[in-house]
Amino acid sequence: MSDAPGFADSLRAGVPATLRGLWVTFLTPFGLEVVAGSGADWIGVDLQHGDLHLAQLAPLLRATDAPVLARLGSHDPAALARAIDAGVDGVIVPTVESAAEAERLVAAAHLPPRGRRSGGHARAGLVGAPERPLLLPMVETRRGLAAADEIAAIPGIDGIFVGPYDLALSLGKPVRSEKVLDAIHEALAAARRHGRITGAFTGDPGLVADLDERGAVLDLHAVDTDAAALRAGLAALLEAR
Ligand code: 3PY
Ligand code: MG
Repeated sequence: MSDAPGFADSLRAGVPATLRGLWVTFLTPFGLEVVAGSGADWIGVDLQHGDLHLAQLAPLLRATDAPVLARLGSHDPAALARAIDAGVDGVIVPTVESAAEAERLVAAAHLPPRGRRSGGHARAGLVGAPERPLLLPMVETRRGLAAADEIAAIPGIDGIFVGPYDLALSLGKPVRSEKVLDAIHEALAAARRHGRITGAFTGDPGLVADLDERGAVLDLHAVDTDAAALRAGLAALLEAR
């Protein structure tokens, strides 16, 4: 369980410095215990890509004290509610492309009167996880980019999380092209204009440098995946012996 029940609320109040996270795509609870000392400020459990399923979320939450954000595989309100019931500190929702979609997510994530989420005797309540975890729609398409300002403006939306690689596919340009870098910057700026949290996955250190150069400020920076980190670590180890 997270020992930081205030993570969501403290981020809503303002993020003084970038919080760096790791995207977990295949690790078991034991794997999370192994990476516990890595210094990650938060863990993103990726339920869209990789090997993990919703049923594996609660055991992963039990294995770490770090705040956990679940990246869902879809907009399914039932899956979103199950992730919140498991006790996450936030949900990241892929490919949000309109204010109407964002409003439906707010309804799915919030208890009445703002939303329609059902309350129940879930793990979240038993372990003191936040009743209102962060709700972070992903902007990662041309349509999402066009709607970024409206999405960020919706009450109940806490921020915008950019997916640079899907955005690059949608715009038909390489991820480090001017066009995609401008688009990332624009999506982050939309979040900032509305006082919302900014987030993005990067993976490539070159992309991080490009974004730094443009003065992009990430509150939540998903640095890379567990798979990439393991591969890079093993390659470095083998090279050194
Ligand atoms: C993207 O870059 O599209 C992502 O979803 C990163 O995880
Ligand atoms: Mg994506």
